[in-house]
Amino acid sequence: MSKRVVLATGNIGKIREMQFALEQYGFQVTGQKEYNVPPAIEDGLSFVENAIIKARHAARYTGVSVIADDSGLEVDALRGEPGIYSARYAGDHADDQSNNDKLVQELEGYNNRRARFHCVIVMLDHEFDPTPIICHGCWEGLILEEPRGKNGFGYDPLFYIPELNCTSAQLTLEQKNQISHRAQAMAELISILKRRSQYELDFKQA
Ligand code: ITT
Repeated sequence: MSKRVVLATGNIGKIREMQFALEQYGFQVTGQKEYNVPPAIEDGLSFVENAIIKARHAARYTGVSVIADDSGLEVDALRGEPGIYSARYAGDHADDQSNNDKLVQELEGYNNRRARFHCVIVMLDHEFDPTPIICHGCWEGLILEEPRGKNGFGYDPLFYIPELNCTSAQLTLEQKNQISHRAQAMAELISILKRRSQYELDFKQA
């Protein structure tokens, strides 16, 4: 199994978290920026569709194995919004600050603060790989009325974890990477890759 992999994302926060998870297992990780991959058109209607679109697009431009992540926040009181549109919740030129401001505003007056992060990770060996590995992680929490903490990215400062009595922006990278939606999906991916490489090893030894 090749241990070179390109991360099909332009989001530095995602790169940091995925790199941390993969490098422990000896993967050589590169961002798609180094291959000048232009942005993909994410026109799917689900996290899975968008993750496959991003992975296939990056595989076309890089010619190596790729891992893509499509993720977002599902808020119950907002009937699942911002969902797959989490990155652009406050509009086409949105950033983390404007997205967080909009979320606080939209939830004003709601007692139901329940929400969860979803992360779908897709790995493709090459552009035409017909069997993408698809992994899903989900992380439950509550949305605060004000941000807390400086770590992480995106909606982390508003995402409160009752069991830990803090937001995900108050966790270290190491702590977030033990429990987050992305950490869960990455752990599933790594266990599938380990199983595959074990078969390759058995085959070579037979
Ligand atoms: P790429 O498409 O280049 O990967 P993106 O940020 O546009 O980057 P998505 O379309 O998957 O990626 O949108 C994910 C958004 O969901 C992200 O921008 C955050 O706003 C939010 N999000 C996902 N995971 C998060 C996390 O761990 N912490 C906080 N916010 C997160």
